[in-house]
Amino acid sequence: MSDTVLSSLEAGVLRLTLNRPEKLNSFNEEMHLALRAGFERAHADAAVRAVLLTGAGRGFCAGQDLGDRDPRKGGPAPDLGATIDRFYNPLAGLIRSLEKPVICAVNGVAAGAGANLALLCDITLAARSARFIQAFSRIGLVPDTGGTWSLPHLLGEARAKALALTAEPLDAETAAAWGLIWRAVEDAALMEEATALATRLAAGPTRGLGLTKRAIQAAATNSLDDQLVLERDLQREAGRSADYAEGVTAFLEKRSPRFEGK
Ligand code: T3D
Repeated sequence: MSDTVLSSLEAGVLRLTLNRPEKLNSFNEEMHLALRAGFERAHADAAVRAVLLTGAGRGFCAGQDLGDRDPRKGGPAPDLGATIDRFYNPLAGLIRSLEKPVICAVNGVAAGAGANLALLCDITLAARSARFIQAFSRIGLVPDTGGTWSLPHLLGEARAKALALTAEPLDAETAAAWGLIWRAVEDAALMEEATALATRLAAGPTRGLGLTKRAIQAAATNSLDDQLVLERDLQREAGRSADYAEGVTAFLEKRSPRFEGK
């Protein structure tokens, strides 16, 4: 993996740190490929039981590197649909389809696709000093990386439209109060809190957590009847896991469970 994304695995937590701090961790192709490789590893490697995504330096991610889109360099207008097909949409798919918890620690400004990347993760914490900016309208673009889905889904249409049309920064505390993210925490405590959460989830019943993620995501398009059927099917699957047997045994033996992610 290139050094544009730092990667380490500890106690089942794959930590992925966006690492272009001088550009506020905006995406160039190299960082896209490195982040994709990180999430592909999370899918394939059973030793990975949770992912923690964060950014190096004072920003989380400022979206697309606009230096790579400079019209003054000449040439034909870029086909942004093609780059979204090639990079942003597959990244969104990798995060949503990963049946392991993805924790996001937003350490600073999250703008454009960087903001929407954070919103696609399962549990997003942000430093109090962090801001979320739907920067797209400042440069004539449309929110991508799932923003036009996440924003109305999480906030409702009124707030979604206002954020997307005005590109006004939203502070972390308001984002938490509005339900856009899980929690705003003191800057100095962010990584400790996010790491503790990821470590706790990585020690959990991975299969059951993954199926829970699948069920909650499916609710966006399912009717209640569909969802009840899905819950039955997933419960059947969870009930066959070794971690379920361990959870019940531990309860009956009045001890803490030792889940192995199986
Ligand atoms: O193109 C496609 O493939 C389609 C997909 C598009 C997805 C998108 O994400 S479009 C949206 C792109 N992002 C933006 O429009 C955000 C641009 N950045 C900003 O508006 C501001 O930097 C922030 C509001 C995020 C932070 O402001 P501030 O004042 O805290 O920092 P700054 O001074 O603006 O930035 C610090 C440095 O990072 C600076 O470099 P310098 O002057 O010190 O050498 C700045 O140019 C650089 N930087 C920040 N964001 C980007 C960037 N460089 C390239 N691309 C960036 N997106």
